[in-house]
Amino acid sequence: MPKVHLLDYVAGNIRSLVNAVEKLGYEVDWIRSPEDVSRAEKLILPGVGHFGHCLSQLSQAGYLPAIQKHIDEGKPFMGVCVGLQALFEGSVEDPDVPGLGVVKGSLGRFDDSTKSVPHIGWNSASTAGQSMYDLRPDSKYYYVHTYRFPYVKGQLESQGWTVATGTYGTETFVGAVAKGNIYATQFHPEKSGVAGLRTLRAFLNGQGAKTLGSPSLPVDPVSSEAKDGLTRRVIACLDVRTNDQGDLVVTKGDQYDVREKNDARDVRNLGKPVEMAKKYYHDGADEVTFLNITSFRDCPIADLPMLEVLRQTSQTVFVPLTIGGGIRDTADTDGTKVSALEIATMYFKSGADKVSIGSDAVIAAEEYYSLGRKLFGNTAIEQISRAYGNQAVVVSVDPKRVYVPKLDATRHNIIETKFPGPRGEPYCWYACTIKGGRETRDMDVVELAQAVEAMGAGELLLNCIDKDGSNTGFDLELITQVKNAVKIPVIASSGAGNPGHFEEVFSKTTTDAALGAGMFHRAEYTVKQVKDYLKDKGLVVRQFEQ
Ligand code: 1PR
Repeated sequence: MPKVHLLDYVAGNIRSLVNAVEKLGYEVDWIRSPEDVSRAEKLILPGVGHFGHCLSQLSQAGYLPAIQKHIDEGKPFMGVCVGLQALFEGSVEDPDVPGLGVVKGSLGRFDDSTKSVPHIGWNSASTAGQSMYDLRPDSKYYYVHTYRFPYVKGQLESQGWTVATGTYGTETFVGAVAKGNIYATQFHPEKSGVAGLRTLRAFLNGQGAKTLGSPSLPVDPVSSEAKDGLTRRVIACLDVRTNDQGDLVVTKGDQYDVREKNDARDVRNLGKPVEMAKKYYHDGADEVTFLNITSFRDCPIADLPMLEVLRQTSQTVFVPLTIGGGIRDTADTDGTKVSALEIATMYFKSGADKVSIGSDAVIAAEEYYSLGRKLFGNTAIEQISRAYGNQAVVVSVDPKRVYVPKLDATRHNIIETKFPGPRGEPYCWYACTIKGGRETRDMDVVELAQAVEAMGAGELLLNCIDKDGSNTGFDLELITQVKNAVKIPVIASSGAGNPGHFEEVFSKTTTDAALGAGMFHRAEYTVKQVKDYLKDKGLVVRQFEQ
């Protein structure tokens, strides 16, 4: 098998990249020291997390001169995500740490005044008709980043770079650059389905570089009215648990009750996790989420089947995978203490791209407020986001409605609702719960969302116990309240029953993504049908490519 060298400078979550490379028929050889770099013919620098962290790690370990030499010798080099950013001179993310300076210019932060940041999801890499590593105009690629190099017409082209761009809100940014032996993508090819594998293949096979012409000015990859290319993200969610027979199954509850309504009260069994994830990938799901819904009972580290589910899924599913359940400081069966960060690391190494934290986030938020909104860096959210980046940490929220008769009936963040309570109460607030809805806490959803955003969560998975499994549509009031309270992206969840519900949540709220479970598991609708429906209604979606 031909080889490609990967530089894993942190214990990173790059399992997906390895899987993608192997899928394309290449063997991964690891770079373990700067001396190893000279052995590499093709070198990939994946980027994990933080610009400053990445560059200082590389610098302290003595990698920077070796990488520079590899590039100067004209050997194939590919940077991914922070691996692209590392090629620039610097980034406002950490102004004191210099980049490689192969590309002139410094990265800035996306403006979050009118849109969610980080920029998470599927967007374009438009080359305005120029050939560039098999990037295609109609394809979408998976991005997740907070910092970007703004595209200014002619600026990089005058340095000899071919540029692909994406547009988020009104900002057009550099999605990929290429020159000679260098190719770098801000998006993750390993998470971009068939389109991503295609461009990665072009790099590995050495075809991409041959197609590059010298960019002649004026080049205009962006038309004057470049439109926001971010698609509406549709996520399939699999609630997983062991049933009474000891099998790991995909289940689905009604308001979190996953047992059949008959006398036997068996755990509802809707299928096998790996097979179902694969099916949803081929149906065009933009992400797949696994929630280990009973991990609060068991020791999560003893829960090896979940790791195996991730390992197997990540070999064939090339879109982002999130895993939730049991991510908290805990003790192993022999009493050894294991931190949430260590558990998250096990999941990342098994192929997860993001971890989702539920109960532990509520407890951490309670502590945050009781300590006067101070952070000490010791919560699971802070530790994991520091090591793997904010985008790798999702907080899963399980709120339920508490109706009140008057605006001043509680200290909590209240909304006036169009759906009054059982006694006609016109107001409600959303109480956070833990342990799969079994325990309700004195914390509202706005308080939780703002606390975890401050701690470094990159995204919220916003469930709703009242709506879960109801097939009656998303709780638009809840989503609107939370969206108004935070800048990070929000995934609307609970209640989806038909494609129209997805269209409704995207058109009536500013949600960043929408998730469905039961309607897909019961085969009432496919993900493809949802996407086709959204497309018919004029919303931008990513179509599955064969
Ligand atoms: O608290 O960090 O161990 O995480 C546990 C995780 O398991 C949390 O994310 C929590 O939401 C989830 N969970 C716990 N118990 C249940 C349950 O159902 N009994 N599932 C549960 C939550 C909600 C959604 C669901 C949507 C869409 N499931 O993920 O998929 O509501 O459903 P629908 O489209 O069919 O309406 P921790």
